[in-house]
Amino acid sequence: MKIYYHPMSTTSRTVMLCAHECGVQADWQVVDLMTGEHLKPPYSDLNPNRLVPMLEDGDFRLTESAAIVGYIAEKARSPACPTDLHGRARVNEMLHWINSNLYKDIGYGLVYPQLFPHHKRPSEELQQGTLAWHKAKTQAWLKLLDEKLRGPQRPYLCGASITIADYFGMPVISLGELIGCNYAPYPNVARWMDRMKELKSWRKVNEVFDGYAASLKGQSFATF
Ligand SMILES: N[C@@H](CCC(=O)N[C@@H](CS)C(=O)NCC(=O)O)C(=O)O
Repeated sequence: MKIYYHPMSTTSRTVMLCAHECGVQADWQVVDLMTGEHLKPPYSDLNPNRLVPMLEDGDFRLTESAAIVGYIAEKARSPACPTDLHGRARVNEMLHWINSNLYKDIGYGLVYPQLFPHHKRPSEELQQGTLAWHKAKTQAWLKLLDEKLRGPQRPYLCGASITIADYFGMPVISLGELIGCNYAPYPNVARWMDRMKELKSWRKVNEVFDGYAASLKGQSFATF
């Protein structure tokens, strides 16, 4: 199995975390987003989305990190991907929730426009309006998540056991660390984050991300 990725990419960190925690060996191929390697052949011929990550297993190719973590965990027969109908449906529900609600707001609406020039809005008014809107939405999602994680029966996003939804969600939520977000008002989320950071592969998977976060310390951002 070959995985095309970039170590700074949120969706790649998801796939890295899942593969390492499921004990899956892969041939890891960096696609250099910084030099635009993903935008031109040969990569763009393999993945016309021109995004990472992408998985290749023989002649089977798969994009979309939420689908990739499912494939990896199912292939490894990992308990992180429940096989019962309702268990799998709950995991799917959470994957979609993170992708279409939380990631949209914290990633594309709050963090990326402040860090990446091609995500910055074309005027200061638009930029500030965007950040204020998505900050409020992010806080509302985190409040909901905090309630979901309340109590000893809910150490993980889908209940008592870790699933691919946790592997998917943690790199997304940790994006806030780049702009100095304070998770203390969401104590159950903060505890879950601490728990996820204890995973054996967390530090290695996030080496580059942590270095980037450290390099941003002291800068001023719209944050919470
Ligand atoms: N929905 C896709 C999103 C993939 C994605 O946005 N990848 C980013 C890195 S996190 C990327 O390749 N960006 C390159 C670009 O925007 O040019 C997934 O979940 O895999």
